[in-house]
Amino acid sequence: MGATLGVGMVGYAFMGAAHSQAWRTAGRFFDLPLAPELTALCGRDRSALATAAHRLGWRSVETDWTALLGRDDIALVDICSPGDTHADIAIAALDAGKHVLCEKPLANTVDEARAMAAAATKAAERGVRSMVGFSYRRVPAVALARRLVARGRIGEIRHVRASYQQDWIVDPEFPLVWRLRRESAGSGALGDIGAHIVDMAQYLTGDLLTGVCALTETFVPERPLPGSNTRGKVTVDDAALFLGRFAGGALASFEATRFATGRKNALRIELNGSRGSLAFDLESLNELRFYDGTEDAETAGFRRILVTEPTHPYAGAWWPPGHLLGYEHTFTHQVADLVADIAADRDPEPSFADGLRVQLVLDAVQRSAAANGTWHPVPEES
Ligand code: SOE
Repeated sequence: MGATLGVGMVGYAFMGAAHSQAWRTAGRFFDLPLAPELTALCGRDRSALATAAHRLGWRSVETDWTALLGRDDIALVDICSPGDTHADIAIAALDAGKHVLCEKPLANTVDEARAMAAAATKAAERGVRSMVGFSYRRVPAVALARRLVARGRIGEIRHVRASYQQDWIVDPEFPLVWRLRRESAGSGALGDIGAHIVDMAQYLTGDLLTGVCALTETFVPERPLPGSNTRGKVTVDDAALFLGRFAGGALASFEATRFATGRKNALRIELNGSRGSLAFDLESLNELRFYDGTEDAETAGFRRILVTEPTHPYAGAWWPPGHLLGYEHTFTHQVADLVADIAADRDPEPSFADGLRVQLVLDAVQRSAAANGTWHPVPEES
């Protein structure tokens, strides 16, 4: 038996379940240098926690995250709790010498994200690693798109067109859950799903947004409080639309909304370059569309690449070509990469600094929207 990596996870709802599945599976499909152990699950409600730990495969429970950090059998803390908890837990965990995987968005504010990035840099000097969970970077088709851009296959990038559309709160009677409150979630569609497309755009282009102009809207300003007859105020955006400019000169458009009726989890991104284009749609996540502008015009056209070949990113660890992967696999890839980086003493990506770069964009979007869509620069961060 090789060395193990004791994992302690905070939170056990949707993301907790997705991460648990990844911790359980990664070592069965990827040749990991350290064997992850689902050592302890942490949450506040002891009885719900015990049920979740049993269902998700965790060996023990803790109701206080500080107790989790004090345990010698835990080497990595995985933060899947709401955004308002990220900074405190992550910084304390890094200070305690624990590696950290933190769900996106990294934090609720730029100040928190900055403090987290600084703690991560300090911890890395001691070999303590951190990663922010922009899991869609690990869709094989998205990783292949990055590879093609880096190889210059679409040339100089001129346009990025990104949208992320959901519809789970179209009903005005949908309750005021934590994702709809600024104090727990930071922002609404912007931070939850807009963060994904901002990160993906910066990752795929290898470039950074320098400024934005934005509109946000809250279509349903009050909602029923969970389990009550009274209503409370929605304090986040329901939708955010913005334009942006990249340092390298590309122009970008972004749309993040929870009001696209009929669109369940539709993330789409297209890049147009001087030599070609790439297009990805999360609802067909095994596919990447590629237009090679250097081909003879007579036969050139968008081609559909089925990203399941052993030579494609991650795909070789799974099934034979054509046997498709899904949403959950992105989390497994994330864990596999993180464990490999920890063992190799390398800084994982996306780093907390990458998370901060996204946070700076989200903040500029909010400032621009508050100023009626005026142009707001995204400050550079060293
Ligand atoms: C929101 O509905 C959400 O669950 C996001 O928080 C996730 O990051 C995204 O993967 C799916 O949608």
